[in-house]
Amino acid sequence: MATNRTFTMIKPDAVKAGNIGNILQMINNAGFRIVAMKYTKLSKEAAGQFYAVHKERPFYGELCDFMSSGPIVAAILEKDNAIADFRTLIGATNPAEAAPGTIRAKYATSIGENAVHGADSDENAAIEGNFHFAGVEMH
Ligand code: DAT
Ligand code: MG
Repeated sequence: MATNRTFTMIKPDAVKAGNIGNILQMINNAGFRIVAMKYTKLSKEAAGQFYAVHKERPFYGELCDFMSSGPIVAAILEKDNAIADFRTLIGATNPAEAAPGTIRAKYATSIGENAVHGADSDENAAIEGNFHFAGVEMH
């Protein structure tokens, strides 16, 4: 079933590099509508909760340190086929493998510091969106 909402974060590396505007423009040009958005910073504990699914992975500690190292932008996006189309727009996890023209090909610097997050399923988009926007009205 095609989904119409996904969840994203512009990660600390991309915020620090001044790429919020460029990335939002790519998101907009790809036909996504922003239904909720905020500029915020995760504590290390919150980053650990958000990425709890990766708890057993060897890079978990590094990931939580990085994701709490500076401000991020969190957003819920709407479009037909949102989950799959957004994964296509961001490109592969490792920027060396990301297709040309994708957000990660343009703005990620490494597999760990890869500029953006994109939810991988309807279920996770709902969990992740709720993590950041519980009780917030969507527009
Ligand atoms: P994605 O963000 O493409 O969904 P993922 O869910 O497998 O990728 O991993 C979540 C994040 O963890 C990823 O965006 C960056 C980090 N990560 C993944 N694999 C890594 C690795 N081999 N070394 C360091 N960080 C990694
Ligand atoms: Mg993932």
